[in-house]
Amino acid sequence: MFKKWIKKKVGQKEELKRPHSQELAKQTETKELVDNSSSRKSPKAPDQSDSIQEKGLKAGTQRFGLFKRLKKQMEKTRGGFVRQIDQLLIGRQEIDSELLDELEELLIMADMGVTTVQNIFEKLRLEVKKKDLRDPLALKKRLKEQIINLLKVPSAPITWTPSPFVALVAGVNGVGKTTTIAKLAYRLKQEGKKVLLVAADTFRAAAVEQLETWGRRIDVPVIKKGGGSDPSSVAFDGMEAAIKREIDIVIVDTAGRLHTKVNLMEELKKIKRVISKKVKAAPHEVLIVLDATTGQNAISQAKLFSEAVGVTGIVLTKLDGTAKGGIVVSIVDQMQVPIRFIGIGEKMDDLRKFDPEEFVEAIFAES
Ligand SMILES: Nc1nc2c(ncn2[C@@H]2O[C@H](COP(=O)(O)OP(=O)(O)OP(=O)(O)O)[C@@H](O)[C@H]2O)c(=O)[nH]1
Ligand SMILES: [Mg+2]
Repeated sequence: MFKKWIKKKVGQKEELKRPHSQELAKQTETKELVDNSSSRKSPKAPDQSDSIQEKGLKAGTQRFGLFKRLKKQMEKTRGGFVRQIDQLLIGRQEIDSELLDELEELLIMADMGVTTVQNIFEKLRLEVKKKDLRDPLALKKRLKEQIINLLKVPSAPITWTPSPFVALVAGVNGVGKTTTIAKLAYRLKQEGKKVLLVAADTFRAAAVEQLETWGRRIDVPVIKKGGGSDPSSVAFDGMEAAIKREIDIVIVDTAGRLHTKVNLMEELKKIKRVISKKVKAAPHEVLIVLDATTGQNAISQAKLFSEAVGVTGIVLTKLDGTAKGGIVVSIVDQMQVPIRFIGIGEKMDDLRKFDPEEFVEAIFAES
């Protein structure tokens, strides 16, 4: 009898606890979804993962791993012009004008842009003349510093608030818009955000399917309409759904080209107008995606989009596929718009927040 009573009481307690634990399970669902590999392989006792020291160590190891991958993926650029810089500098005792000319040429060849490189070297030559710069190693260090400074465009960081925060993603066809959106959504979801994708690229049915497939894979909902529908009306539906579902972040995918009679820029302007009517101050971020392998052409694209819809950030993709990673410097210097993210491969983790120091360290790394 006593045993039965105890069992009943404990049962009631468990019952009372359940809604809370279900809530917790819901809250941690996102984390588990993306973080399942490590947690499932080696389940840990809760007290083991609590130590600050261990957390710090873990974060350090993770950062190191990410940096290693960045270095590896930037190998073409590193093996390209950066190695040539080293070859030029090796064994030199002093800096002469011939060395400076050769270096200047190398950087221009790496797509850093003629005006950008000339500006950098104007300063370097002055410093050499004033004897502030004496040896080739110091010259390399100074060059790195100059590049980092150029890459640090004064700009407000993306806050991803207020909700719903709307990011409109544009760019010509094939640059990597849809895959970038998937990587970004994956990233934001990992951070615990409620994300919604909008398939406003209605130019071809496959585009909608591609976004839907990604949505399923990363477990993020996608708003779509039948192929050939008006992109602005899909954007409208997307905003309505975002408000109704209390979404944190909405990312709108757009077409890279349209039927010849329809002007891409006009269409984008219309999408932007529709978004702003539905959500105050939106789109909060207009991201233009540029393909690093297209070189200087990427800059003309950026200018066109910027004139039409006012770009607030750049995503530079396929940096792993070019030896001319110098394009990063050229784009930032000419556009004065920050690079928000870089694409360094096809894996989900290959979309990185752009950090000028880390990037320059990675491409100038010795091995
Ligand atoms: N190596 C590499 N490939 C990338 C990267 N980003 C995107 N890609 C590839 O580029 C190709 C085109 O990507 P999409 O995302 O379909 O490009 P899109 O801009 O949406 O193209 P449209 O919808 O036709 O306008 C795909 O094969 C991607 O896997 C990157 O950072 N590195
Ligand atoms: Mg696409």
